Amino acid sequence: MTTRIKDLNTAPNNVGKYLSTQGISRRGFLKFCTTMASMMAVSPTLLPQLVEALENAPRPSVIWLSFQECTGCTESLTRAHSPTVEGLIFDAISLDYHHTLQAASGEAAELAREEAMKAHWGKYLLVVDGSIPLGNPGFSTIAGMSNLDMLLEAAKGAAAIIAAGTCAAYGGIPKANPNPTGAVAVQDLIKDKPIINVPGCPPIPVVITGVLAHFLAFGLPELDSLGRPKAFYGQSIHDRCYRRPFYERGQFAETFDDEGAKQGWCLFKLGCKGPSTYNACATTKWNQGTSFPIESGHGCLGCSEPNFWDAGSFYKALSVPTGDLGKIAGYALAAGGIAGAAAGLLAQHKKGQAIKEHKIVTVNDLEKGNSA
Ligand code: FSX
Repeated sequence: MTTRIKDLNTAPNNVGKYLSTQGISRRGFLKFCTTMASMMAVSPTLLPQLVEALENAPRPSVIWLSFQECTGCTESLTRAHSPTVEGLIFDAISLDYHHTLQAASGEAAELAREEAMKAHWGKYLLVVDGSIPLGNPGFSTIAGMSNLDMLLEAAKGAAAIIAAGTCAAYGGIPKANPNPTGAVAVQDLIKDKPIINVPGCPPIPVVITGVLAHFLAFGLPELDSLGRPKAFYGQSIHDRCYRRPFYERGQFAETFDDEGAKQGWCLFKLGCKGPSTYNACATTKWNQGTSFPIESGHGCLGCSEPNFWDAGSFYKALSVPTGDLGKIAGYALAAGGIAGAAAGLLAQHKKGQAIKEHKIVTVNDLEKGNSA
């Protein structure tokens, strides 16, 4: 990943041509498109359309602003090794301003931002990570300009905004009680531009680039009620978790080192927030598909949800069931495999309904469903 400030006016202004000047073969490009299509849940029949659209898409100017954050979002992106889909898509855009990654500093950096905004007014993509403090403009400034002023100014000329990370999407950790800086999210301030929330603390790199690829090829992605692209946030971690069969059978680890934990049983009782967290960790995983927290033996913390942090209870089960968690296993064992499978289907159905409405489903709900 490199900054593109110096070649702003000389590089081919088309994704396909630009990638070929970067040594990306046609074969590599097609592989990249196939990966993107499966990640975006695009039908295989639309693959040629995706290839053509991406190949001919103009390289968009991207201005990236970082406000109150820990730089984890940028770290997440730059942890990728080459060649990756992340690297490819970042080669495909013209990253004209990113004050953590660019070589320029001080006045030269701000000049680059102003020039890019002027040259691409109305067309550039604005990526924001971090929350915006409203308590006092001096809490966070860049080149003497408050985060609020910089966001309002940059948003005016943007075609769309990507709020990358939970801080930008919902306020995140800076907004956690007692919220000393008066932190707010991008969507609390900007009402007249399309905003795509890509939450996660940090967000999955390949999801950020998947959203960019979708924007390049097809325009704005379909969003859920929390402003997240459905292609990546349409299902809960729990829905796609490889430990899910243990949940259905009522096999739960009780401690991080008991026999259940060693057998890879469900981490629900240890506080896993997979059932109430919508993200793609269980499918895309992290570090080029190596693993994700649950696969490493730790429950999901729910970092891509609006109430992350204040919701807390990282090591407590999602709800305190009125019944006994063991009953779930009881139903399956007592009634035999067929009834157990039927109960599982009913539970799946209830979850399916809840996914559509983005409601939390607890073990308690599933027990009710099973006994209905
Ligand atoms: Fe927030 Fe990102 Fe968490 Fe950190 O930029 S989403 S604290 S990973 O860095 O904004």
